Amino acid sequence: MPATKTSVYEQLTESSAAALAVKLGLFPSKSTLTCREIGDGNLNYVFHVYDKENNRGLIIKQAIPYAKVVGESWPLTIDRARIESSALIRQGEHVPRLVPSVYYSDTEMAVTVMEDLSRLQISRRGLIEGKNYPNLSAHIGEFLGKTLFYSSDYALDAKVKQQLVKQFTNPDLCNITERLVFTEPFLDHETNDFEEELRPYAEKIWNNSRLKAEAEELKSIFLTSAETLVHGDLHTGSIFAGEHETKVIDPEFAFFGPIGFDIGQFIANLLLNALSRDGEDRQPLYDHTAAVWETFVKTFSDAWEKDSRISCRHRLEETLQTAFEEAVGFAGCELIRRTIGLAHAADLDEIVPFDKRIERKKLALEIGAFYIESRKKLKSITEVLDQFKLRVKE
Ligand code: SR1
Ligand code: MG
Repeated sequence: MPATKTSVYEQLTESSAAALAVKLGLFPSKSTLTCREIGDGNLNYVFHVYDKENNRGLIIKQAIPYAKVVGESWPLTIDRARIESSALIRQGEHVPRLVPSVYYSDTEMAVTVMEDLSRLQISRRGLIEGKNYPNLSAHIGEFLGKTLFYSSDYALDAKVKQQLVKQFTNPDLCNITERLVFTEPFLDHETNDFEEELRPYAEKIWNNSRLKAEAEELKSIFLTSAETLVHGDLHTGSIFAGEHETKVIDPEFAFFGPIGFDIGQFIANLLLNALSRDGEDRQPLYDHTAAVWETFVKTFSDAWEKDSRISCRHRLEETLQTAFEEAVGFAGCELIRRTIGLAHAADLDEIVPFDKRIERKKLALEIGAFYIESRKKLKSITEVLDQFKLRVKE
């Protein structure tokens, strides 16, 4: 169990982050350390502290009191660091191979000290470079099956679950998702960001009242269905991967939400990468999409068989069906928001030439809208993929 200490908040620098690592006894006091701020995410500072002589490193992540991507005009609670370290520790109880070890956390300093994963690569970047990570979907399917089952009502005593819901109440970060995933991309909102060439296609979304009603319904499921502890931001930028190893990071958006949420976000990000590729190169992404769903179902069902509470034993099929429908809808919202919303996916933004980028972004919008509107009619992951392939021909 990592130590937890409280102190007064102070923004770390490269030198104070290295000093903290020594003070915590994580390196001997005479070590020659290098420390670099390497955070490329939207919200936090991330320091890599490294002892070259002994080839040992660690990561110090610190939340800052505003959203880095926007600036101080968007204040954001540093309590997200407590949520993140608590979620990592809880996930580590069920899937220790698939998350980084936490060495120390300090809620006042909003700091989490954790395992150095620099031997791996952020999977979004690797996928963009054409890597396929053969174990990615099996690992993420297992992560989803175990973490989503073991924090759900189907596994937990009701009182324990209520305590956890309290611990993981995460209003600021849920509000970001509510706005950026479910609300603003469906309106002509100032936070949206897209190429002028996409305006007619964005307008088509804003004028489609049936689609907007369905997106509202998905938003309401996101806000009210406290089914299990979800990661809350499971895109390919939240996953470190290598040939044999996978580690899920960054659960600062964790909260009690619907089972389908993480599944849908992950699948959408696989499909965004597929949209950046051509022809046969898309096949590994299709295989991952099918495999992540199938592995999730198998892992979740095995855990259910072994550990579900007697009162809900008969509800497995119904639970999986709801998770599937909702995952397809959430995937649709993610495809749309990563195309015209505030936070983009590099997979699409880096497509060259420009005309091809616009074509692929139009497809992301069309497929996203289709998934949202048709989620209750699609019966299997194969059908979800067939509908994607129908639209993406070149
Ligand atoms: C202001 S935060 C923008 C996005 O970055 C995070 O990774 C989440 O995906 C969020 O929606
Ligand atoms: Mg993140």
